[in-house]
Amino acid sequence: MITSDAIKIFDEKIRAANTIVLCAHKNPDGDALCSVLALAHLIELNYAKDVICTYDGNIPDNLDEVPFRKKIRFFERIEDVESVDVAIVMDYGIARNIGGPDKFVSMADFIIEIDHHINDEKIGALCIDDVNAAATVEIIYNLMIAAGWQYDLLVLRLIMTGIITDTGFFKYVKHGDVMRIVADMVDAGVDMQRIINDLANKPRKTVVTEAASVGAAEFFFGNKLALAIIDATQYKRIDGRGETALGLLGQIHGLDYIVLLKEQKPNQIGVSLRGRHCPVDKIATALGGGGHEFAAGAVVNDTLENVKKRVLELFRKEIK
Ligand SMILES: [Mn+2]
Repeated sequence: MITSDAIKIFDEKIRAANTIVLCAHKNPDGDALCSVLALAHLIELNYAKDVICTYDGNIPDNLDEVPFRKKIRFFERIEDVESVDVAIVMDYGIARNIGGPDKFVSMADFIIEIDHHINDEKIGALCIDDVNAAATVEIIYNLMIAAGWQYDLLVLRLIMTGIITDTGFFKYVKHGDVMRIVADMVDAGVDMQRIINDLANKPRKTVVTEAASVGAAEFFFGNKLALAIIDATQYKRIDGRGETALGLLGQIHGLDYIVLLKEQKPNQIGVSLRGRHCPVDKIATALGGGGHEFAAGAVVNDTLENVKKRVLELFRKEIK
């Protein structure tokens, strides 16, 4: 539910602002990237203002074809920003997920957050949050409609891309609301086939590397849990979260849990957890991360070996 008060504050702050910065979580996924680009385009259309879109980490190659992809810039490439009037932080979860763009956020006179993650330590002076939304782009769609903003097919394409990626191609949908939005967007002319085809756009090295990590996966607890590793050398060849590896492992009959450990740097391990019928969010939280019930993750600063031990220990308690 987006209140008229929230829309009023949003409107006043954007109208009065000269420098507006938009960002989401580090290593943006489809929802994070498309939230930033959709809202940026909506602000341009409705307020005739240019905004700064920035990110930290890597953007997966399968998002190359999203509209306005080139508008978002790596935070270190953005210079000459001395003050920020409004920062809009989207799809971020917890503050430390923002990464480099935090320097612009902490400079801002006013922070707006738009998010669907559960978060007790909100950073926004204005929070347009909805933990029931399937994706942050769903909140942006609702905001756009509630505010009566003008929009175009490019905005809808971005919103559809965010919904498709964050719901795992509709697998994680819990509320019909998002499907009604999808239906309206299809009626408005959004080409589903094009969006889904564009998302299948990975470099060969990525698919080959992720398939190799699946080939070397280990199985634990009576084949209930699969654990695959992407080491530092392989990490350079993969794409974002390792969705191909997670997707392949997710097709194995009888598995309850999937763990993917990615050695992003020495002593910095990205942990992706997936559960089939079995929740994994509490384990992600125990590792200092978070996410959704059946798809969660963390970044742990320790060696690959130690993180593997720790993750298996947490699952051992969960499974027993
Ligand atoms: Mn999201």
